[in-house]
Amino acid sequence: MAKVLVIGAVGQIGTELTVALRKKFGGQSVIAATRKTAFPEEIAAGGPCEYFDVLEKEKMKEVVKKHGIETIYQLASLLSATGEKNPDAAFDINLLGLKSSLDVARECKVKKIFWPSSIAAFGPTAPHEGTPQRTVLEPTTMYGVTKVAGELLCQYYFRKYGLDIRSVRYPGLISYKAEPGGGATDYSVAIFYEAIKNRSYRCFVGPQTVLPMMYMPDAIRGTIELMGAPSERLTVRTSYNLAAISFSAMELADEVARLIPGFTCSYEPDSRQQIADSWPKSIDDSQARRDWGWKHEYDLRRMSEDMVKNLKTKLLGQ
Ligand code: VAH
Repeated sequence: MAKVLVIGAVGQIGTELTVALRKKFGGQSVIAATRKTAFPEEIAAGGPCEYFDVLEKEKMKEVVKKHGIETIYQLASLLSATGEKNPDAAFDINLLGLKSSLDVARECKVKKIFWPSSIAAFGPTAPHEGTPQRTVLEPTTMYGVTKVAGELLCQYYFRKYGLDIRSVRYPGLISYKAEPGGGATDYSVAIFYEAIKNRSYRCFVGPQTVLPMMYMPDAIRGTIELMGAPSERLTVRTSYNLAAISFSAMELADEVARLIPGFTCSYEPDSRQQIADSWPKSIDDSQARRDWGWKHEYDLRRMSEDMVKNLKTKLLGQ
């Protein structure tokens, strides 16, 4: 059975991706790896777990050989807001960590690698509406710089060494299982938690801030579908634009208020507003839809209803 390694398996994406991959391939076929954070019970009990730092290349190589890994999902990353507080760490983990995993994959003849880019690869000089697959990439965050450089590194390793690396530029991801950590889009998750716990939320971006977003079930399904697509269908080896829904912070607050009567939202923009303002409002993902049949399934209404239902169970036991 093809063995899969998920690096960064305790993060917002990694937690759900590990569970989904274990459902698809069997618990023992998917190895979860993280640097030091304890694994959630569902991950620890669901299959093999390993601890290593993505910068520890020899330790990574040992794990890949020990388990006979054929596919790596390399998700270890510092997100945008955290990256601005510690740009050196963001550079090391996001970019040197990627290179470390690409070199291990090449040396150990790993068949496929997935690596997440982000709409943060775009900056204020890219078109803000319907941002195309190929356009100016001048991000103003270290996170975005590591995503642009990482995309080019992936394309280089594909062209020079034939490594089958696949990537998507995720929008802001919304989920109820693992909370995001340190992203400028975290308000889109926190608003649900605070609405259920306190019926109020102080949003750190302004009401008119519009960003591309996606519900985690769509992101996980799209990721697995990309990895299962025939290689000859893929025309992008930097990273595919991936989109679902774009909405303003106020539109999201109105949707939450529809589901949580009495909910109020105030707006106090902080340093994360500048990061959000540098990103696109909407993304053209027609290349992904053409090449490998991508389509999203959750709109704002369906996502919000599912978030509230599951968070009421998680937070209130309802
Ligand atoms: C962040 N959630 O906010 C991430 C994402 C498009 C944003 O990459 O940094």
